[in-house]
Amino acid sequence: MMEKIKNAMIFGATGQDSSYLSELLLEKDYKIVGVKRRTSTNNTWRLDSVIHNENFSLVEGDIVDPSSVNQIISEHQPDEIYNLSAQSHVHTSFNQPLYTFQVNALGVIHILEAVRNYSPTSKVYQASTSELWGSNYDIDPSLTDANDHIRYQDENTRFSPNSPYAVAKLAAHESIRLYREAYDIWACAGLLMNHESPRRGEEFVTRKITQYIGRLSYSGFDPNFPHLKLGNIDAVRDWSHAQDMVRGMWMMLQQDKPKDYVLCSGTGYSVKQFLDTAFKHVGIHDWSRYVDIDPSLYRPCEVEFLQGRYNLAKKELGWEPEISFDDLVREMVDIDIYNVKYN
Ligand code: NAP
Ligand code: F7E
Repeated sequence: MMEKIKNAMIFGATGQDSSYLSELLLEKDYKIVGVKRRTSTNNTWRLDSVIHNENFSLVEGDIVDPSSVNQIISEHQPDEIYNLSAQSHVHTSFNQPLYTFQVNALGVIHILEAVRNYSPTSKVYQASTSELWGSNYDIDPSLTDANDHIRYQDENTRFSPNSPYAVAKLAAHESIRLYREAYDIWACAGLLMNHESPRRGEEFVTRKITQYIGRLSYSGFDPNFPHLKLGNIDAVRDWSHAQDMVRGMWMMLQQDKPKDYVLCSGTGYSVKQFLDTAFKHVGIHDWSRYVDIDPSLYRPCEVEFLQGRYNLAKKELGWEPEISFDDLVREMVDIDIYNVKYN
């Protein structure tokens, strides 16, 4: 028997993750409706590889506007809804806490209400985040201090959000659980650690570094090239490739019963280690002569250490990351060098 073609709806269509997810779903013969908010300038550059596909379409909608969310969901009756939209920058959330809450918390409830009232069979994926743990981690008693993996976060680690971004995402995360339990909505959340790619927003630390290296390389490594300004470079993040993560999101939605999973690489690296790897790739072993610390880039509250465990996703979904940290960094540097030369 022919399998039914699935319809997916992606909120946050113009973002990093949405672009990779769209590619994946089109390969799997989905029809996709991407929801983008109205902007005065074109911002669909990440969608170049999918935007002309006959199975991909864009509609306008803003998740802070419940009427548009209701209308779009009730009209399309998607089999799967991926909510990837967010005010996703943690530092910005300290300056715009109310706006961040409107998008990252209330926006999610608008989607859940639309599903409950107009499309109750849709499955919902919510983009939760490792920021929910704040400064919390668990200790593995079977390991010693000398072992780098003694500290970790997983599905059982207690949440303790450290930013307006994380507080809003926690409200959304709990709403997903509540709608699942109270209204029997099929809704799950992926607790995703940091994930990056050449399509990452320019204001995140990884892309800021690789774009800088692109420009520096174009200058012929000019010793007078303006320095790169960074904040807390001791912070540790568990970085993966966005392509690996979107595969995990899709796998979560193929389950019969909704459940939340952690996706990550399993290894934390400091921003300094990211700098080491990225600069070494262009032959520079001492990046400190190009980097200045700018205290204004420090956050009022920092998440110092993130290192996840994806045992549950591996066991129940069969998910594992495929792209290594080194390959991720090299790809980002190479593409940013190419971008400066040819774009
Ligand atoms: P991103 O590149 O910043 O994309 C966010 C998307 O949300 C953009 O398309 C943005 O549109 C859209 N958006 C913002 N406000 C909106 C609104 N009011 N209505 C409709 N759309 C709106 O983020 P990402 O890196 O792909 O991440 C995807 C999701 O995963 C986000 O929810 C993020 O918080 C979460 N997350 C990300 C990571 C990570 O490391 N990347 C880790 C954990 C969780 P514009 O293009 O118009 O701004
Ligand atoms: O910062 C430090 C900064 O902004 C990483 C989002 O996708 O992942 C992301 O949030 C670390 C922090 O990502 C600069 O203080 C130093 O410790 O790249 P980031 P993030 O805050 O971890 C989570 C999982 C999400 O959910 C979010 O949506 O790097 N850092 N110097 C800097 N960070 C930035 N942005 N800029 C600097 O100059």
